[in-house]
Amino acid sequence: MTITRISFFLSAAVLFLAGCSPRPVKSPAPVFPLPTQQQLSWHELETYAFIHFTTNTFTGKEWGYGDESPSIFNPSGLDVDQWVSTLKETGFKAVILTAKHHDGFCLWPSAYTDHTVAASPYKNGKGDIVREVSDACKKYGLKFGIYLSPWDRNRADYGKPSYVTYYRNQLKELFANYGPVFEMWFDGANGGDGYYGGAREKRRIDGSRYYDWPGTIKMVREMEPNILFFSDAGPDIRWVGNERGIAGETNWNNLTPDTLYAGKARIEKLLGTGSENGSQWIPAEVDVSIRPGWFYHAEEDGKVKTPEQLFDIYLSSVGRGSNLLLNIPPDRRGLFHEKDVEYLKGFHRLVEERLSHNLLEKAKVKTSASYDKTQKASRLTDGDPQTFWAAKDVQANVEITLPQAAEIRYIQLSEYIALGQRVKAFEVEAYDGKKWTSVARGTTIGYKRILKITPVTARKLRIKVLDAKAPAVLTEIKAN
Ligand code: FUL
Repeated sequence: MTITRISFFLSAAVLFLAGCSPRPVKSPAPVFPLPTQQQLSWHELETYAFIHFTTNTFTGKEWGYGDESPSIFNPSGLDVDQWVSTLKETGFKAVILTAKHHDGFCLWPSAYTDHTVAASPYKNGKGDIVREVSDACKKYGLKFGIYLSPWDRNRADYGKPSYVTYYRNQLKELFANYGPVFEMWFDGANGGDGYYGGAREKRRIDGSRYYDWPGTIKMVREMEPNILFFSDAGPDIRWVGNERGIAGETNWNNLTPDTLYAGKARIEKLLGTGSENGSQWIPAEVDVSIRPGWFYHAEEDGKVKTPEQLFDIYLSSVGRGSNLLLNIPPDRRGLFHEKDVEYLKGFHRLVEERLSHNLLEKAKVKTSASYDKTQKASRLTDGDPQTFWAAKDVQANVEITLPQAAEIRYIQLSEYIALGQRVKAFEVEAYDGKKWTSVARGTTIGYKRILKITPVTARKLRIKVLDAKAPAVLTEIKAN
């Protein structure tokens, strides 16, 4: 064969192979608003930990007045490795640490105040707990986040412009030395009274103007472009409106921040549900403590939330498309208490036992009309959250035949949120070999929806999208 003929056959083979390669999947048009790449990665975290630790741990308070002496901060056996390794082992993906709570005491040796761990007996003033936690997160592959209370009851200049400069200097210090930081938690709490350098008085600030949040956010973003800001109303992550661990059963990731200036009860409800036609993607984060308080108090050792209670919280947070930020406060030794560790392990076991074995892995899937020919129904059970099936119509059906009849207790649904949140109403039916029965109805799905149903033995499942902002784009359907 001549060289020319060989090259002719080679190019023909390449063309033939190219023709056989899978057709690229077409994406339907997005439904706005959309999450940013950073918000998409944030959704994938699902569960992470809050750690509240300051002088309150040693005074028994929840809100330190600001006059606490750093000399009382003296954990006898602090072991950050115990915190972070426990979290890693029990499925947590990140940690947010109270670098400074309302009492103003700093867990790192800030150059801008003496009211820090450097003035405490901990490691003879050579300690730096922000560094230790940030390093342990790197060691165990968890993301690291910072809570820095805007309200500071220790500072004499709280309420004056110079305090805002102080607050920003501390942010610069933290972001320059302890990053990368995935989330910055701005607490909206401001109770008014405090020590304030000895003034011991009530101070009122106009929270919407005093801190100049747009300026602060811009400054931090320049240092950490991938950062996500949490506050009551975003801009990147919103508060869920309560500290009980419950997101709305209807939970839109969309919200128009301007609608938030209403009465308190209305705001809290709106934060829980978001709004279908909200202008921005601002998903809810569910913050709740494993104990009644945010800080450790020995008298609450008998009130640690049990594995079952934590599992219920998981269902009403992650199971409703939010992320769970579960607080575990270290005790006076500087350790997660044995009870908390035991219950965290129990909680993790329940999540694994109840939700990890997918009964639909080898199931056959049939759907109503698809958006186009490139859609494959099998993508709904391929275990890959990056693949999706797109429906043609606002009402759509997916019918799944299980490899064999099985008892089902939980159903998990997910939308492909990179193209926007769409589903407004759905129903799930189960077929036992003789008849179809409705086993669950719901409104939104979002990143993930976990439905706990009355146990049913089923051969088939049918997911019916009853209403949607636009034809549904689903990534996964699981049953356990
Ligand atoms: C609240 C604070 O006042 C609590 O002490 C705690 O830090 C909680 C997470 O946020 O607003």
